Amino acid sequence: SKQIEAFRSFKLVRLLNEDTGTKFMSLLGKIGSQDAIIVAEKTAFNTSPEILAKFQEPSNLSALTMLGQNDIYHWFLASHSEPDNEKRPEIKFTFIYPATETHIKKYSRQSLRMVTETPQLYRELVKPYMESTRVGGRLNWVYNILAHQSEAEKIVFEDTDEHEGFILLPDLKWDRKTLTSLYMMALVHRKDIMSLRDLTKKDVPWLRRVGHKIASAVCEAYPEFESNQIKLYVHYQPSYYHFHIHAVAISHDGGLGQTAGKAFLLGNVISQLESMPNEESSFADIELTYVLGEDSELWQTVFKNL
Ligand code: M7G
Repeated sequence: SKQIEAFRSFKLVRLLNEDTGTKFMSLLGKIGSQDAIIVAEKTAFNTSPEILAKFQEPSNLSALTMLGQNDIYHWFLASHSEPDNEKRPEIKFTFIYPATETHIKKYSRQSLRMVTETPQLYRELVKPYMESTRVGGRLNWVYNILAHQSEAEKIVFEDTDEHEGFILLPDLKWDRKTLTSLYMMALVHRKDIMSLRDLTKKDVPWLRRVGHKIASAVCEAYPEFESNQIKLYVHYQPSYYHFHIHAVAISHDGGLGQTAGKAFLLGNVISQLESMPNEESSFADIELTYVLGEDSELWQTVFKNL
């Protein structure tokens, strides 16, 4: 038809916008002498049984390039034709093997709930739960990074100090190419902080220094960024109870992990600590409201029956 012909004669002028989270872009072009806009979106995965069946025959999988590997976690870029793999990957796979029941729950569709965790609930039920998850190898990947046994070549910055130090490296969520979706994480060397609940007012100067160092290390490694174009936050609840800070391009729409109820901006965490009455005061003393999935162990064992 005429419309399709017009569409095909679109001459690109420039990219107007793109979004790495929703996988969309808008383009300005000309058709003859007139302006035209194309909005392109990647369509949803075809999850019909025939397509999913391809995953039963590994030989049918497209060409794979390993991006990273750590403990039971592996991440690949994939495309349908080998030569394009480096230049134009079509899919990023995260591969968890062997996966635990916790992984299966984390990645399953589920309803969400708002919960309010009082200091008492934290002390009596949540903290013991957190402690129980730190055994059994769930933090192996973290300790591998801290000991330079995995992903050492990807470290962007390290402060080796035992108490103050941390390692900054790309998060496995990032393809390490698309700058607009830059996604890094900083793992602290100290092992005594399970989550933001363990931060005290005494930690404020340290947290400020860490925040500044992360921002300047990201900007040095990726000069396209200025420090106020990077968002620093911590998760509550995190999936892994070893203190870490996320450093993400503000242009990236990272979904649930970046929304209220999960992401706590580092700057606000610091100022909240600063306004606490004495040096020993901590995030363990205040009420925290956040989002939990109904399949999570915390919802099932603590909050569901309150
Ligand atoms: P979280 O807040 O504990 O969990 O963050 P969640 O955001 O997954 O709920 C842990 C972060 O570590 C996430 O952003 C993960 O993508 C990232 N991550 C997890 N693993 C197992 C690895 C890994 O092996 N290597 C790297 N580089 N990042 C990881």
